[in-house]
Amino acid sequence: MRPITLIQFLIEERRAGHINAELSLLIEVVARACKRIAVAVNKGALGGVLGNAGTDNVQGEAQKKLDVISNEILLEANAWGGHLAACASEEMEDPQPIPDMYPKGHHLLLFDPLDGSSNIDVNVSVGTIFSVLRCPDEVAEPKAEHFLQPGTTQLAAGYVVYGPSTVLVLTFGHGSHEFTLDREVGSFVLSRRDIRIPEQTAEFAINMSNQRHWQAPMQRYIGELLAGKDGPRGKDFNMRWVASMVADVHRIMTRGGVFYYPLDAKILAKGGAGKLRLMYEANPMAFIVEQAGGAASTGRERIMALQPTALHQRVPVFLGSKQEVELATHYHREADGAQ
Ligand code: P6P
Repeated sequence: MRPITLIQFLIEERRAGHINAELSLLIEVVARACKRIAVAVNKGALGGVLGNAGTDNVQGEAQKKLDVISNEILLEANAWGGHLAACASEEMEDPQPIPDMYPKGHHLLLFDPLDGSSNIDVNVSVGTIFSVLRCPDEVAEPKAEHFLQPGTTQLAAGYVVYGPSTVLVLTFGHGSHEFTLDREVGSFVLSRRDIRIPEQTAEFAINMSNQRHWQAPMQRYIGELLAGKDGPRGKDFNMRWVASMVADVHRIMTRGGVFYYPLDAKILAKGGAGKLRLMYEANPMAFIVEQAGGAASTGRERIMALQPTALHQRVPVFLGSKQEVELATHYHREADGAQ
């Protein structure tokens, strides 16, 4: 059977009334930009793109050269297309308006251009995460507050993992679907339609080095997983931690599992609310995971129901196989005395 390319899939989605022409164009442009990012990432040491850029991003984190390159690729690709009103990125303090010489569209694009970039220099998978919102009508120059929409209003969300193969996972709210890059042709080809995450799992992902900082419900929950078949869960669990959210989430989208980045005493001591960013990490990943039958919470409430208060705000992230996420969330809500 002839492979279904991303372009054909987008046409199908338009015919089904799931997306409009402008959103279809936007996704094509983002996918094309991610192919260019893949080329830059795959050059590695030969491309002079490894190492630090010598600058810090808005989060105060040292930027990798590829962080800056990836951000520029996404901004440049989306400037002239006519489908965007503005972009927002992990790498930029404020939203980036579309230059006046280009036509504006009705969408807002948010992205982490290269998530997990600390892994680049050690040749471990990294990725791009993006989220698409509708620009409020009559807003000619979108400001940060126009991006502050709950995750449930997302029109699209996706990630691209730059690993042994380059894989795009995408949702418009009608299932989550996987496309693998055919490098010889240069097209993303549908490799899995309507992904389903198993409700149960025996694999968890968390940075165990933070264990002493966790709140009591997390200590209890992870303690039960570590106790294995001798403990209350009655089965052994395996652990993975790539320290690249896109790679960890893609494993969950492929074989199930759960990913946790909980609130902890270290984060609270700095006045923080979490490690991962709501608008361009947690919300898009939550949309993709929920559309595959998984769950995504902060440990206390559904991520996609949160009303954002700041463009770069951070939240705790519990996501993946539904039954595990619900149990971990239950432990936290029970400890809080919530109903
Ligand atoms: P830690 C990468 O910096 C990132 O934002 C996510 O991709 C990843 O899951 C997490 O942080 C890793 O955090 O504390 O283990 O380095």
